Amino acid sequence: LRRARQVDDGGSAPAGGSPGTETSPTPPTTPDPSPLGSFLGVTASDSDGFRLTLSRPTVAAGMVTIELRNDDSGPHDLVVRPEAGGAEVERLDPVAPGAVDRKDFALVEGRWYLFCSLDGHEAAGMHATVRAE
Ligand SMILES: [Cu+2]
Repeated sequence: LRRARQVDDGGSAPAGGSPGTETSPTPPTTPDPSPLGSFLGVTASDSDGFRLTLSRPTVAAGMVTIELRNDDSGPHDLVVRPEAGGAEVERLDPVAPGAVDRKDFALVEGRWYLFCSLDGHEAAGMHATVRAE
């Protein structure tokens, strides 16, 4: 009996403390798996001529979610193609004033040219370039 009690006491002492909670500190914030980001915000506006303003100059190559936010009073669309030329990758259909639309684009490493394909808009300044790396 005595032995059994001693064994029990010995076993319950460490368990009776604060198990786990004090020995495991708050885990550090999970690092961003893609520091370059796989989200690109594009804002179409007419603040000083037609413009496309990007949320970042560089994205991680691969699937990139591109969001077009239309801050202008007229519709705008978005076409994405390699800067060096070539067929468009994909496009976002025209977005109404004040509206937002988004789509996933497959961007391999390199520079990508984004522009609005509505008549005269690209020539008026509605274009931008983003690098995927
Ligand atoms: Cu436009």
